[in-house]
Amino acid sequence: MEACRFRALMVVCFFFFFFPLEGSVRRYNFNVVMKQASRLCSTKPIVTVNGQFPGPTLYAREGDTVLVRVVNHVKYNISIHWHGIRQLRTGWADGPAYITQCPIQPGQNYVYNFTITGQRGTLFWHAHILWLRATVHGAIVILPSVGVPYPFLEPDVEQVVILGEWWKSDTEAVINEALKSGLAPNVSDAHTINGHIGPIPGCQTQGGFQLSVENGKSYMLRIINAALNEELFFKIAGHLFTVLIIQVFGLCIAIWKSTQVGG
Ligand SMILES: [Cu+2]
Repeated sequence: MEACRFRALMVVCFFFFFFPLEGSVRRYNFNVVMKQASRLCSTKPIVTVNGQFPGPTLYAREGDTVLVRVVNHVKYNISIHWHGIRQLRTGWADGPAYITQCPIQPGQNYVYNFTITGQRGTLFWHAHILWLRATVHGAIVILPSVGVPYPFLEPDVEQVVILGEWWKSDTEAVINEALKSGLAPNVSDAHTINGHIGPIPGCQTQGGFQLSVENGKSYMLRIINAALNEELFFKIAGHLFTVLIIQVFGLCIAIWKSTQVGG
């Protein structure tokens, strides 16, 4: 009996030594809810995930399986697209409504289940129906597998920077109007950095996004353009910065180790 148990233990050890577990499981709850938000001296209800604008950052390591339970508490149908994630044999988890799935109806929920394979870096998730992605979006940060270093000098601090747009009016009304008239939709009233538009004289706003920095430390910005219809340009006044990696649709298209831009 003892010998048998010992042999079984040997087999288990052998299995885990040669076939280590690929990744862990990351679970997230996305409650899609309305939230009153004030920008540009006015307040309007917006659709959010967990009441946040931008929504929560999804963290995972390469090789991890991600389970996101999306519960729809708003009046709109919803679906979430994991922008740039390669859905290998999980096409139904990709997210575009009416293309890879039926949207999640009000009061219903759906669990997205996918594994991140051969990808790392910064991607983002957003609503993929109507114009809900204007406020329903957030970052996906994919770290290398445990023990695998970055292909560049480890930064002291990491910060997600999401560039977005803000309309004073209801964004669903903006797109509906454009569809009705056949003209281009109205351009946004402001741009946002992590949901902030910056200080406006005479407005009670929460000001701009601020990142306190210390001299001599290195900061890695994970910059995402979550604007609906615009290319955006990013620079830091009075500073140079080094572009490490550019990713488009989850593909790393360039790595520069020494190019400095801005100023
Ligand atoms: Cu997308």
